[in-house]
Amino acid sequence: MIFPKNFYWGTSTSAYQVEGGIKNDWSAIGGKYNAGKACDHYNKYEQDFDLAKNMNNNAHRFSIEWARIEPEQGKFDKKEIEHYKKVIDSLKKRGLEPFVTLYHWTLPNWFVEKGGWLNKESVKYFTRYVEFVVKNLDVKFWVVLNEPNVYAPKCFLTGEWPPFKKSIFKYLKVSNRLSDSYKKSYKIIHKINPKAIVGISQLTNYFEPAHKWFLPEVLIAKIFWLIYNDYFCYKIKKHIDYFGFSYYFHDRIVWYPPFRKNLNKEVTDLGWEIYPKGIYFVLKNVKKYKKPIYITENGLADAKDSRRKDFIINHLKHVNKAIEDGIDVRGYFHWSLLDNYEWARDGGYGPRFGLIEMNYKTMERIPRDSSLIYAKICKNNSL
Ligand code: IFM
Repeated sequence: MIFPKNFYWGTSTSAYQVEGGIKNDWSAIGGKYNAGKACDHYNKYEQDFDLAKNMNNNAHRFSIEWARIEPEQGKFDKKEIEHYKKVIDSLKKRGLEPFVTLYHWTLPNWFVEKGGWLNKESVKYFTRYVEFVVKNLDVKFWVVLNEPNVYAPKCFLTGEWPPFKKSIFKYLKVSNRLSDSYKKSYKIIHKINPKAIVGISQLTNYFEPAHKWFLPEVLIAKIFWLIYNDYFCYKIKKHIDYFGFSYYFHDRIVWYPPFRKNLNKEVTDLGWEIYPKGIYFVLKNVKKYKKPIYITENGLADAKDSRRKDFIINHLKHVNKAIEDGIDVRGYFHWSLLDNYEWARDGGYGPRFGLIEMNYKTMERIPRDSSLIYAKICKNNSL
């Protein structure tokens, strides 16, 4: 199974989950919200990019921490932008194309004190930060927002994440602020660099009716697709150069509440069902955006590394099948390069998503066996 020429093979991370030492809205809460030293990637990025290079990767996705760049309102930290310049140079030196996320969920404290995304000036504040970063960094691929369809409901509907609000009105308002921020950022980035390639990473689930002949389940599954996968994307679809998505979940839809009933024949350490063929149906569906497609995240928590090898191979088989069917998939990024902080879950450091294992006491990085398989696939550009 051969992948297209110039296919991007990489891994994904985000600043708060790996860098360490960040002061933002999450660390301010403390406890399981504080990522603390994380993987100390801020100081060890050269070593980490060597590991990515050893896996024969030719791309890497990471995020810029807004709270580092603009720790006080309107005051941009030149030292921090210099840091990210070095990070980008270090990737390019190793032949790794940077895919740079501008917003992966965490916020500077001054922005939160002003009401965060509920402040009507929030779009202006965010895009001012975007403009500063884009003017200073030489990057081709921008991922403006990470999974806005996870962030907005978790923070403003179910109230699990800061600022812990539970209101449908706030959720809708924030979702609109994010899409407005996105569209404005898209224009700013293209004005600064007309050759830039700009999009988002949307969590895209495979919602499947439990019985394909049972109309109520078919309709409910369609409603889930629409609200969860498509709603945000429809708002920004005229402003995307590619369609980026993360795939983790299959939801088998039944007609009775809570409407999701998976068979869970095989699950990850977090109990998430492993369902590789779902990625094929997601790819078939997102073809409708008529844009090149990047799989910006796909991975699993698997501390023993007993399922990761098959997980990668089986998902990639389905990606390859979609490519054979004529779908324009141009890259795959495994989540994640390293074990890292997982958003307030199991104390943050329970789930192990890395191709590289972290010893958090010694900060030692230990490549897992599955990383050798991934390295082979990337090297051969085939399965
Ligand atoms: O760790 C997260 C990441 O930050 C966003 N996508 C899903 C991953 C696993 O939960």
